[in-house]
Amino acid sequence: PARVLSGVQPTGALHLGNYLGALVKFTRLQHQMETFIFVADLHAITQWQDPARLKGQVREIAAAYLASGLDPKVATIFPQSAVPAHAELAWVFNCVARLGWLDRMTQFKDKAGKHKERESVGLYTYPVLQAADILLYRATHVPVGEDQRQHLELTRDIAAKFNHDFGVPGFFPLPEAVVEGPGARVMSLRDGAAKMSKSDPSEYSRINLTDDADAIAQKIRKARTDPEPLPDTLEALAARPEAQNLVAIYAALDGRTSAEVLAEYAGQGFGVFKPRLADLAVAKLGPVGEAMRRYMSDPVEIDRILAAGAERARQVGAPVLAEVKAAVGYWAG
Ligand code: AQP
Repeated sequence: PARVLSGVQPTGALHLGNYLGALVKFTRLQHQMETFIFVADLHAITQWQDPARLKGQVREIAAAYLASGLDPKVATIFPQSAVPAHAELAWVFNCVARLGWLDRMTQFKDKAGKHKERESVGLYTYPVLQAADILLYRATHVPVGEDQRQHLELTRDIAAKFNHDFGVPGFFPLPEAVVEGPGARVMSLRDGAAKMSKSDPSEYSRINLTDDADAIAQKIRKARTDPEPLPDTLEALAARPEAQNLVAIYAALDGRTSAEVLAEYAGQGFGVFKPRLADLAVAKLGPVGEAMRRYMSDPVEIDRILAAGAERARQVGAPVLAEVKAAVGYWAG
């Protein structure tokens, strides 16, 4: 059966890229397939996280899920660390994945920069844990942003090699990335060549889900653009990355395509377009931020939802892990 799995790391405030690339898709897919959405705290500690803050950050991501429309009665929402089977399966997959495969992962190269010998081993094997997250539930669909496409390919390679090595054809499905629409790759508001990211030092590079109306409007007003009016073709737009990004954001927020937005605004300058985009962004994101604050004010309720989700996730994952252990030949007592 079709099953959705995805997650977000509790490593700081969520931004518009996380929202459009991931959260809105979770909310849509929950009504189409059985859906598991976790808070990736195991992934988070691949880079240093203050232990005194981590739990709060987990609750904040859960609040963002709920605020963007995930329904705990429909989707299973849980913290990754509450389901030890993720880590157990990741170990098996560490022994299935090849070093050469991981050496090709561009996200590690980007995050490690020049000093990869100083990074944690966990950051290097991060995509292997991600494969375990997905395959523990035999998920078939993984809604993510464009930046995660390569990791999804690795998950498919791991699934195929496990099935082959342990002689069980079809044991794991080969999951598909759900990467689609104009929100799949939201770029920085300061640089059309860099993706919008939590770790960008400039606050003006991103819109956070918790930004108020003034902050949203100001960031859009200050977004880098060129002086030309908007063109009337997607080809002409593609040559202007900052303009392309703002049009894509408008389209994603409004549930339209970039072509449809251009059809409305071709020939208009940013003096017209930016205020309209700001109004739209405030109208769409304002209620999400408000709902997030409301959920955050009741951590007991968030914990109740996470605990119930973890219970269900453990139940669904347990038989799969047991089958893996049997296939590998572990001692079973
Ligand atoms: N700019 C983006 N556009 C579209 N989707 C994006 N995602 C991230 N950035 C964009 C998607 O958000 C989901 C959760 O991401 P994550 O929490 O696992 O961490 P990340 O990808 O490391 O997020 P950041 O903001 O980019 O953090 P840093 O700065 O650490 O690199 C994923 O589905 C991702 O594709």
